[in-house]
Amino acid sequence: MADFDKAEKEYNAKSIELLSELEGIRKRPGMYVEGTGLAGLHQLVWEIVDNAEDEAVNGYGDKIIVIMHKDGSVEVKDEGRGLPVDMHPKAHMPAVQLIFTTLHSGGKFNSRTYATSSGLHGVGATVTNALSEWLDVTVYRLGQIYHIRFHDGGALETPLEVIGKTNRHGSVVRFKPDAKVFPSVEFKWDTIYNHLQEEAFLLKKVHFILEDEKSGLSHDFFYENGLREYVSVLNQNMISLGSIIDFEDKLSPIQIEVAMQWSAQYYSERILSYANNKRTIQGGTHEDGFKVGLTKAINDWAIQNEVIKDSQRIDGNDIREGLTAIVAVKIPESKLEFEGQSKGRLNTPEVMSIVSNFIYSQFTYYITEHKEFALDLIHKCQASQQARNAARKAKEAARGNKQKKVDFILSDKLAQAQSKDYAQNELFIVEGDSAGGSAKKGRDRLHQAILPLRGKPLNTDNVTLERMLQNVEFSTLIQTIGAGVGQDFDPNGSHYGKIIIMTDADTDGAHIQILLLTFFYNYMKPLIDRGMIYIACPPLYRVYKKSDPTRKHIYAWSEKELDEAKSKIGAGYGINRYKGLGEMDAEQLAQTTMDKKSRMLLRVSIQDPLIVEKRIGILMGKDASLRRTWIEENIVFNEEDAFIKEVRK
Ligand code: 1YM
Repeated sequence: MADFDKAEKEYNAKSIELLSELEGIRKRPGMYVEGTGLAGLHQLVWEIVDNAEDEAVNGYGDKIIVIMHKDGSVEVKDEGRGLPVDMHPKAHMPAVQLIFTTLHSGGKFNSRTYATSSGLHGVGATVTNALSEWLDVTVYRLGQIYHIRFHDGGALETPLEVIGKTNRHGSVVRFKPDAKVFPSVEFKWDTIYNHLQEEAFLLKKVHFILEDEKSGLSHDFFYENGLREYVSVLNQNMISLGSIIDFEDKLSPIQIEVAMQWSAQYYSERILSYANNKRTIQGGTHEDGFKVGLTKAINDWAIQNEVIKDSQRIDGNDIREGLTAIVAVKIPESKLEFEGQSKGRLNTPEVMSIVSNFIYSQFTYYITEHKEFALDLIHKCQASQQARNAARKAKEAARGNKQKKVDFILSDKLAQAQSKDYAQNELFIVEGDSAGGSAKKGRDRLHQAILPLRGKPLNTDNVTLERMLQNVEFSTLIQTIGAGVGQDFDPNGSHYGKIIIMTDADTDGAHIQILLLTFFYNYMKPLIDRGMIYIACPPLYRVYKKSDPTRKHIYAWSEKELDEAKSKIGAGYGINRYKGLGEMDAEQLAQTTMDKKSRMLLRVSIQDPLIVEKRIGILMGKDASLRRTWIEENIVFNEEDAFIKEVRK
């Protein structure tokens, strides 16, 4: 009897503990997912997919299916062994229940070496459950079909039961996110599509299938060669220098996979790195090791083969110009260390020399075998070195002249803000001189500066730094912002807290926006990272009452607002449709587009750098027709767009 009491007490204590763990997640979702916006919402799916991937990585099943259901739920299926269903002796509940209701349960059951995702294996399923209206698990395992269901943030609804027999094996998890937690519970096809594609590149030879019940769309991602295909997708439409090169070491405790290719035409460097399948946005020891190994291999080879002298060593930056590379490592969980903003940097120290030695020996071997390629590559590096030196001289010259010339250069076009409180100041980059004129008249002189642009800015993606600096528009812009450029750029030095791009709402305006964003992305990226770049949104309509002598009117930014305005004004309304900024006078422009109290701004943010990379490839590649189509189809700056996020001010 006493034993029974004790067991019951333990059981109750355990249940209370569990409940509070689930409640803890619901109380502070931000500690477990990236907020309750779209990123956090989709993370619920990634957590379940991660578990399915783990199973595939270990050799169980080669197909992962994600279904977006009409009722707003998402289902993830795999063909692995099936989630464990045996009774856990201490917790008094089936393993599957424990996995979905406790944090850190994963480690208690399994002993795998490489945790996918962020090394928090076992947390994911519980977080998804805690933030769901309901969650349903079906397990096909050892001849039986099992089912368990939770509701309202992880409370048990139907205990685990056998519901049939089967000769299949695998797991099915279906859940509906809780609208009480997430303001929007609508999953986005594009977001899931891009994520699954990325996973499919990293986990080759596994099918990732996405189906949308609503639209009937479906897609099967399957990459036989993984990272090679990743590079080939990123480099599509590019003229390349040499083929895709890949190396892998899957036998050592720290596994390395690398694929890379140089572009003959594209100047920026794109290295995407991963640790245990998690993207490391801020790089880390694996990325540093890759760079060091590559630089040393090329220099040593070039010196040994008397292509350059020891005194002419090529700088790593020049070697990486135009390089697209994926560096993926797998590290035993005990050694996995992340640091930095949102843990985006791999910090495991020993990875640095392991990766650099590996790349050094592999790349040396490759260029020894491909001598012609090696010579082409070195010539390209030398050209880049020369351009960089010339650019540095141009910059130094510009810096030397700054004191004398600054007033002259700026006064020509720029209407400066009076305040020296830089954080409060706003720079409007305005399309066209006439709109620029209105903006100058209508602005708040204390805090708003106007820089009119004439014509289309230069596409900075296929020119060198030196050539960019010769461009008058951009050199003026760099001087105006006053915080340097490229590697020397320091966002703390910016003379403006907000930089606002103001163009007409047409295709030309969209193209100008893209060219300016490309410039900021390539040369002043910290401004984007800090959310300092905005796009102004002039209204599309003005609705007024024809008979009203006071000319009362309402501005509308969308068709919906137009309808609302019409019904508010009532019978006898008139409509102006604005096709460009130039159609507004100074007062209208100020009121609708510049005044902090009534304007609408879009804040530019990079939510998924991979998407940006792919888009920039399309936007700035050699095929102009692709670019035009993309702009026409995609420049809808709303919250659904991964490049741009809307904020209403
Ligand atoms: C649709 C989601 O979760 N599949 C899945 C998960 C597990 C297993 C199999 C599994 C793992 C192991 C043994 C093991 C998980 N197991 C755990 C835990 N698909 C999905 N398929 N038997 C089954 O790793 O030893 C967590 S997830 F905790 F048991 F290890």
